Amino acid sequence: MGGNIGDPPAQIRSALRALAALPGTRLVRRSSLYRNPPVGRLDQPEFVNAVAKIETRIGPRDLLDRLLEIERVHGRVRDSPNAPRTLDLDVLLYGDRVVHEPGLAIPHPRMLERAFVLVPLAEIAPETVVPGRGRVADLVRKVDASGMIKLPDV
Ligand code: PH2
Ligand code: MG
Ligand code: MG
Repeated sequence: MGGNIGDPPAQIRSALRALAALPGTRLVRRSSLYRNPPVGRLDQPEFVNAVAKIETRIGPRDLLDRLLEIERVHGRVRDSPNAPRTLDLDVLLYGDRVVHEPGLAIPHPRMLERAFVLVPLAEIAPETVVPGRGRVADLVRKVDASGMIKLPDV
């Protein structure tokens, strides 16, 4: 989960409630919120990122559609690919499944390079295995986590 315009912490907390309210879905755990610099396109505001673990009966494709709907409700506008956003919700992992379909790749193809994914993920799921890549606790040691600032919980 991430966002860098509007009130990202409020948008992420609201999105967590929306996730928990999906049919057949339970919010199992969520990480702290982390303020951190933009990765990729640098001329944009810093981000707030977090990771949530859910248990759900919704399959990966339908889940993605639900996430996009939650993004829209939170004011997400899709103009250019790396534009600042109110809310971005990506599927990182879906159990031990590997999915390669148009518009949906699981594990998320860029997650292993990204401290803003691995640091919050390691907070809530260090023993989780990324299919073919190993334990999150080992993977997080390979990224530079120096820009990740944990926000106080409220
Ligand atoms: N998302 C991106 C590109 N860059 N940088 C940070 N810090 N956090 C993000 O969530 C993020 C990003 C594309 O989705
Ligand atoms: Mg993203
Ligand atoms: Mg996205």
